[in-house]
Amino acid sequence: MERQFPGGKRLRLVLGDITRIPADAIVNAANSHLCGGGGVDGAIHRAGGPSLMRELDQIRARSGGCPTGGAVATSAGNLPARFVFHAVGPVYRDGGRREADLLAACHRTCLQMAEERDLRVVTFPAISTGVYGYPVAQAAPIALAAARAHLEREDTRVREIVFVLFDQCTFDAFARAL
Ligand code: AR6
Repeated sequence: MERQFPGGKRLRLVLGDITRIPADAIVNAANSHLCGGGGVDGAIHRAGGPSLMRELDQIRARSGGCPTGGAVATSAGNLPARFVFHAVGPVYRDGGRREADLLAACHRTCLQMAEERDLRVVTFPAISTGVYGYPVAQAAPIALAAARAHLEREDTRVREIVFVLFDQCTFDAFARAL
């Protein structure tokens, strides 16, 4: 499923495994300690290999981690990409703790990092909707609005934003929101 934007830019939804889909940058759903974990984070580190964690160790030593709503870049090891952007989404509690702002912020941060590196294709998982408990029906429109706003910018060099959704239920929620 996809939406077209002026200039041939595209927003796409794909059902699948984000570690298998070529991109310039693959976004990871990480945690603020940058210490790895389960879910998509585990899959990305397994597929990418140990160089990702070595780079994160250096970043952690320098800066102590990454705040919620932010992201840090590493190379992509064995993944079919140039970079991994390790984004930190919010833990969902009751919706009254700026979760929506923070979820939008981590998408915007990654897209800005793509611009700074002059990248064309960025893939995102459904950040925060697994272990972090964000209801996917609420997260999907926030993630898509951030992507859409970026693709509508005239000065963007990003050509394609792909949400790679791991299960049918998540895909359907994004499809409805799109
Ligand atoms: N490709 C695409 N999506 C995937 C994949 C995959 N290979 N594997 C899982 N997902 P989660 P969060 C989906 O829990 O909620 C980690 O431990 C998954 O089905 O991975 O942001 C981190 O270290 C769900 O739809 O991320 C953090 O501590 C989506 O990815 C914490 O979990 C996000 O689920 C982050 O939690």
